[in-house]
Amino acid sequence: MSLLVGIIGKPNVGKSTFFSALTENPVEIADYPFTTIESNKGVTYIRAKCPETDIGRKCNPKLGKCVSGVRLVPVELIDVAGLVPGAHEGKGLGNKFLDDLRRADGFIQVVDSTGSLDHNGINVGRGKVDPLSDAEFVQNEIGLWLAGIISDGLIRNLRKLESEGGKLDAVIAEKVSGLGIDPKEVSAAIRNAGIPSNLKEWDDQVTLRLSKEIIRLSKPGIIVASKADKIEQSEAAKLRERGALVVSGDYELVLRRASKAGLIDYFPGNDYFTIIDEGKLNIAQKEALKKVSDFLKANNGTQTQEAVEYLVYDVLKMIVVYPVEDENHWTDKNGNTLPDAILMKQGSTAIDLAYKVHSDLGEKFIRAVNGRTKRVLGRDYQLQDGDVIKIVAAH
Ligand SMILES: Nc1nc2c(ncn2[C@@H]2O[C@H](COP(=O)(O)OP(=O)(O)OP(=O)(O)O)[C@@H](O)[C@H]2O)c(=O)[nH]1
Ligand SMILES: [Mg+2]
Repeated sequence: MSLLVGIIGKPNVGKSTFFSALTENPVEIADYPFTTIESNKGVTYIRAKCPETDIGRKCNPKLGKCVSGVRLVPVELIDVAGLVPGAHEGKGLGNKFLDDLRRADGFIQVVDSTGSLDHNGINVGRGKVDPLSDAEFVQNEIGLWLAGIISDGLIRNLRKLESEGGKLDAVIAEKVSGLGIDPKEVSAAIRNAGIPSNLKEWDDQVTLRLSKEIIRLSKPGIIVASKADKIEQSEAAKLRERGALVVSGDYELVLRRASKAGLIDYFPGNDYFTIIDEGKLNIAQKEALKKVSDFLKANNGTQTQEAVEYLVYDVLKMIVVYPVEDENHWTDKNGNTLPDAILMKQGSTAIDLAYKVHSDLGEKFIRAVNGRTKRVLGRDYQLQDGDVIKIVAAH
């Protein structure tokens, strides 16, 4: 199972445009709220330094590809309907669609950098709204969604808990187990949120506080201010100061489409592209590409690719490791060089990697071998970014 990132936000901010640019999936995009009703799912690729440059042989990725030593590692994205205040009470499209995000490892909240949309995604005029003002209610609705899951039958569970003297942590961990949340993070959230041990003091506010803390610890997120092609540099700088990443999903979409159509050469994340054949472009296309090119120079690219990479590497703290079956040639049993690039959480160990590759490898783990140093590694060896690892297991 690869990493899953949920794209959330109020309606009309540019979630589907951002999603479509990154996954190259054609989806519905329009300038009114609630264009997306059913969730869109797709795969994007983040950049990693491929060890092929160390072994001096071209790799053969099973998924994604590798261009001049830049390995593209798959990450799943899911784009959902817009959230409005009161969604937990059924406003807008409600919040049932958030169940599609159960397995998400982290969130990207898209906001409208132009500050033109009210909380329901209706255009009320440029600059009328603080672009970051929806961050709080969206996070609240996500918290309320999780609180709804936790509350289901909670009082009954808690009474039972009181009479049997069991552990609160275990009750809550069980409730959120379908969301891929680590029980350790549940325990930490219970401690951080100051949850009362006495059942009489437990109310909806307590559940909400706990839910928000669980989300903060186990499904962290970033804020991406899109439509940056419509704002001034000074406005962008202010948004950055306030912690948002400023991007243009629309320009990234233009570049991906032009690249797919064979009009330009563009590598996602770069701040430049080259036109393949000027003669193939009409005047409007030339003008559009000129505008995009100027934007790329001024903003160091569209920052769309960087946004996902920032979430995965810096916030979710993932590293990339390369399991192989032959530690000398870095191949699998069919002779493919560095076939897999796997995202693992920083601090993961050799045994975690074994289980990730195959539960059988985990259960029958004997040792691991570092492909670079050929050193034997025990189950508790802490993986490093870029490691090439062979797992040895019993037959
Ligand atoms: N100029 C510009 N327009 C954008 C950008 N991103 C989105 N838009 C426009 O904003 C409008 C809404 O975009 P969508 O991607 O459909 O927004 P959404 O958040 O998915 O909307 P809902 O599905 O309705 O919640 C469309 O007209 C897009 O073309 C951008 O980066 N720049
Ligand atoms: Mg949409």
